[in-house]
Amino acid sequence: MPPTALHPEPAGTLAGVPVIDITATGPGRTPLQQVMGLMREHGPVLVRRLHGRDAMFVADADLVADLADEERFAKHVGPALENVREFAADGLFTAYNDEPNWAKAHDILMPAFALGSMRTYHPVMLKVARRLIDSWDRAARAGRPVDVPDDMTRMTLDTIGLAGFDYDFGSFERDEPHPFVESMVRCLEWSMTRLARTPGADHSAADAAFRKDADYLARVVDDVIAARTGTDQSDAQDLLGLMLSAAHPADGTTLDPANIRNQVITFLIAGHETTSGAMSFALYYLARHPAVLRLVQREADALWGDTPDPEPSYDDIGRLTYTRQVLNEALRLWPTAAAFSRHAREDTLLGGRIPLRAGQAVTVLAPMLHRQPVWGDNPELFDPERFTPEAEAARPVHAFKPFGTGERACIGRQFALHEATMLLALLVHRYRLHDHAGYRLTVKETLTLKPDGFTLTLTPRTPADRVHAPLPGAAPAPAAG
Ligand code: FDE
Repeated sequence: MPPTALHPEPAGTLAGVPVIDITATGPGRTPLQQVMGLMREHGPVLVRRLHGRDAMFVADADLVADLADEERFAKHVGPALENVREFAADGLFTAYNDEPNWAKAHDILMPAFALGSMRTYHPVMLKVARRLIDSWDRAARAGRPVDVPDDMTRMTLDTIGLAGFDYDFGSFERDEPHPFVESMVRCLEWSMTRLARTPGADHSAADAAFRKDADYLARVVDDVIAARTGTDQSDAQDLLGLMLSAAHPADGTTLDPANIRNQVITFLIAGHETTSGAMSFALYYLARHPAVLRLVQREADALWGDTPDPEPSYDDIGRLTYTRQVLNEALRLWPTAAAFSRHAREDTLLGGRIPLRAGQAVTVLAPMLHRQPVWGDNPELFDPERFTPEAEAARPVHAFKPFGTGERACIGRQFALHEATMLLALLVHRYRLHDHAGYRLTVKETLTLKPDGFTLTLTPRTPADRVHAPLPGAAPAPAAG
């Protein structure tokens, strides 16, 4: 039975759009999956009503393409992001479109995220990937399972810390996640659960706990910044170096200290929860699809052969095209930043039929967009062939939106994809993955998505494993190894 056992029926329609009142059950702990369920029942555009507040959700591919029109629509900082603003303020992700610090920080930081800059981060990403591999080697020797999302989160936190700010969280030396992660997750959970509050109830304890966590995040970040200020940053190539030294191309001013703090918090949040979720889902699907796993392994084997500790070059990562397809397909089924909102710049008709007032918001639900008929008859099937260049060219451009849209789309996309592609390839090159617990997917929501409690056991691959990998284009290998 779905989490909302009541199966709410439409309370009516607004301009032909079904209105579903969920006040009786509330949104629960998995609000996005609840809307997915409502869309399965009522179609890809609906209004969800909670305590009299309406929110329109859209997954229809034509309507999403219309929302991508930057002339008529812009990013909306909705209630969820308003809550995140309580600890990330005017950082890039949560800034209002017209806040001067958005354009300023965007212009200063864009070069640091251009594809070419990944060359700078590549060695650091590799160094952190090796920390994960060392830890997984130890687990493999001990026959101990690894907690995939936890370890992916260790890896992405250390990577963004080092590549962004030359700060080492040392996550693999800790049994428990770094306290920064625990505080950050609680802040995100607070942001999410605050949306579901019953008006009038007392939430002061939760708010006080949130304040404590938010203050701790700010203190950690101030340490990160303090470690760098006072020294000459003009040669520093990382994000913090840029923020401390780079002047805006137009007016020559730099970012102010409060905004730098907000940007560092933003990058630590945005740069690691989403990416770690994406890698976790990719490993989940690989563990379940041995034929796909073989093809990813083949691609890595073609680059690195039997080398026990390969030294992937920057250019190798661009050659891992099938691995990239696997990541895209995982991001299709479970886009880890699952929703983004747009608002109408002027009164308009969405898709020529749904009237919207100026400023009115619509939320795109990417996991359902990614299951619309443009994806074929069997959208639940994990199939990386959907991301061959030919298949991509044949599909409407706005059918795939794991990184948002327009000028407020994800600035970290290349960063996340470079990091994730390299790590996945290194892992499948090195290990056989065993779904020892017969894992059944449950998706945890903390604003971002991840496979809850997903563990694997590992054994090292041998040269014999590599020889027996199938040829490209060959019929999928049988599941038995
Ligand atoms: C952004 C983003 C987005 C959009 C949102 C809205 O619209 O609201 C999205 C959807 C995303 N993003 C997604 C994602 C996924 C993944 C894996 C990622 N992402 C990753 C990353 C990394 C990093 C560093 C990042 N990321 C960052 C970021 C930022 C800063 C932002 C904001 C931008 C602006 O300007 O607004 C984003 N991202 Fe991401």
